[in-house]
Amino acid sequence: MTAVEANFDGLAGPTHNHAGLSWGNVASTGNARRLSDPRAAARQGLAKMRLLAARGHVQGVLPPHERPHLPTLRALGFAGGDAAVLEAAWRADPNLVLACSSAAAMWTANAATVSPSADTADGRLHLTPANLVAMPHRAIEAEVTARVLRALFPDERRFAHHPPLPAHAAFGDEGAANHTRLAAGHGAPGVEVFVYGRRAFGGGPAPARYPARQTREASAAVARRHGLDPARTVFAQQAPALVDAGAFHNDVVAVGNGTVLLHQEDAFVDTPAVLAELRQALAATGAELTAIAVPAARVPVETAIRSYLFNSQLLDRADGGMLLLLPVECREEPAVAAWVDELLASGGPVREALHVDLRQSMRNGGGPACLRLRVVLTEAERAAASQAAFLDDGLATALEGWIDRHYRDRLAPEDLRDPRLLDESRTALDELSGLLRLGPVYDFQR
Ligand code: SUG
Repeated sequence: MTAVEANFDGLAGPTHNHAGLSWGNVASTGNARRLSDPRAAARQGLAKMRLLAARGHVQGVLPPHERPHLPTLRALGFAGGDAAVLEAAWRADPNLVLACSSAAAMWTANAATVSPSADTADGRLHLTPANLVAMPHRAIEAEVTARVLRALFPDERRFAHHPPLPAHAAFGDEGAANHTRLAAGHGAPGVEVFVYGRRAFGGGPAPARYPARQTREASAAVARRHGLDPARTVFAQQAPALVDAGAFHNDVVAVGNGTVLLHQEDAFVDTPAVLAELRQALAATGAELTAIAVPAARVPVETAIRSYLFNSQLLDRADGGMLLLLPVECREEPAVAAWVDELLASGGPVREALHVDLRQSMRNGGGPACLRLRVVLTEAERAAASQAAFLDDGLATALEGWIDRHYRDRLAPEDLRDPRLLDESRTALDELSGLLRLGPVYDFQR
């Protein structure tokens, strides 16, 4: 079966800001209270999408969510008109407004876990929106994400939509950021790798300083619902020391594509055993694993996390090689730059490196790979998906105009109490849902 990988990137929303909400994400806390530029954030993300679409990659767009999220503030006991709710919440505790105002839905690697139809028992593509319960500002994303995914992939005969896992820390699920698929080709049966941070039940190693957002129980539940073949499913625990160094998702220390896994040398608990299991599972599909380890002696863990080397996108090139799409910060770290040069010169599968400026997102700990949700689609599935969210020149130009018309170029966290920002944001999203033909996915539209 031939299939393509579509990357659905999240657009930064009009409230993109640096509130420092994510404990354990060192960029988030390190940039807390800094001024943000929502317009630049959205433009930078869109430029990445445009670049990949122009190179022939299938690129889709996922919309920002409604923020500040008034239904959550109302659920917390604030009543009255929208402006009164915002003001009362801010006076009670600004943190409540900040938690309801993050544009974090842009990091769509956390939107859902997606299993392509080549891997599932019923031959459908399966999607589970992530519950994101570890962080209050992200736990409010799942419902709208589910609506958007249903709008994009409407045909239940081809697409199986699961609800998010039960909303409890024992089932904390962060989506595709902790999930990698390796396969001989996008359409071939693959091995799905689920990486978790801790076990909810039964003890075992766990990070001491920062939260492990994903549990093994959550990973196992997603694999079970998706009808994956146990022989082609690998569960691995992320090394607790790396979580404690600031790698809050697996995609901060590893990235895979095809049969290649690029990883920090000690990315997992017992990395050699994980690689052996992966190699064996892949061999059963007739494919051979190429694991590329980056030693800490070459790129220290803190440098990898600061530069987001592993949060790059690894993509197929038409010539059979691969492209590594990195954040510009990787060029600014000499150890990373030198290692990437060596990788390209090694004659291995990675033949090209490109750097993109995503500084606005990076200041919240969101690199190239955080911004995209990979959806492997057969030709028939691609045809059955809603076409309006696939990016071409026309849509990219329309989105640029939309961003320039609606987004501010300067936002301080205090601005989030401004009811005019809420109005601006709703006006923008209403227009966008028309542009992307999503239907009424937002609460304010229902
Ligand atoms: O969940 N940052 C996001 C970044 C998500 C990155 N995703 C992947 N690694 N796939 C998070 O920590 C920061 C928000 C703030 O500080 O205002 C934030 O939510």
